[in-house]
Amino acid sequence: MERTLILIKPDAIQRSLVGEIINRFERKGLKIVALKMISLDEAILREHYTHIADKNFYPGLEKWMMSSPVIAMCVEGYEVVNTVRLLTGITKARSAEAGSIRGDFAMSVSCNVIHASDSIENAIQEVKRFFKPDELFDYQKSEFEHVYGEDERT
Ligand code: IDP
Ligand code: MG
Repeated sequence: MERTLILIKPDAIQRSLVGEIINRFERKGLKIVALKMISLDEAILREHYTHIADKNFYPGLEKWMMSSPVIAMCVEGYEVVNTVRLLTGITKARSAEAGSIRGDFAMSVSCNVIHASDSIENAIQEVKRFFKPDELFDYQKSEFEHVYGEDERT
């Protein structure tokens, strides 16, 4: 079973899309194992966005990501890293597939509503970066046996 990190970004907070976005993940059948509102600082953003920290747009992105709190959540499911990327849509939101979160709710490359981990390895690191072990909940969810077939459940 995989876990992945989602951040609901400042544009979604300002545009009152939080419930709508969480709803998408819930309806898909993903299990929420952690959820909190937090303010990000330069240090965590630089770590989180190392791969783009040298880009000319980075200072603006950093400032914007600190312009309001964000919602951090961790969801669990089989192959959930890939599933959440599919539900998210591509970075440039105005070209993102209709039906995806970015495709349905955003028009920007930077203000693209959510972050989602892009690989299993990054998901493990990112969940650790944003959540302490006691903020991640192990619990039984009764819908499990209706979300997955018997042959998939372990
Ligand atoms: P991703 O969020 O789709 O994985 P990344 O390439 O990892 O995309 O970039 C991280 C975030 O940086 C994007 O979601 C977006 O907010 C911002 N970003 C990426 N490319 C650009 C750009 O060309 N201009 C402005 N912001 C960008
Ligand atoms: Mg990325």
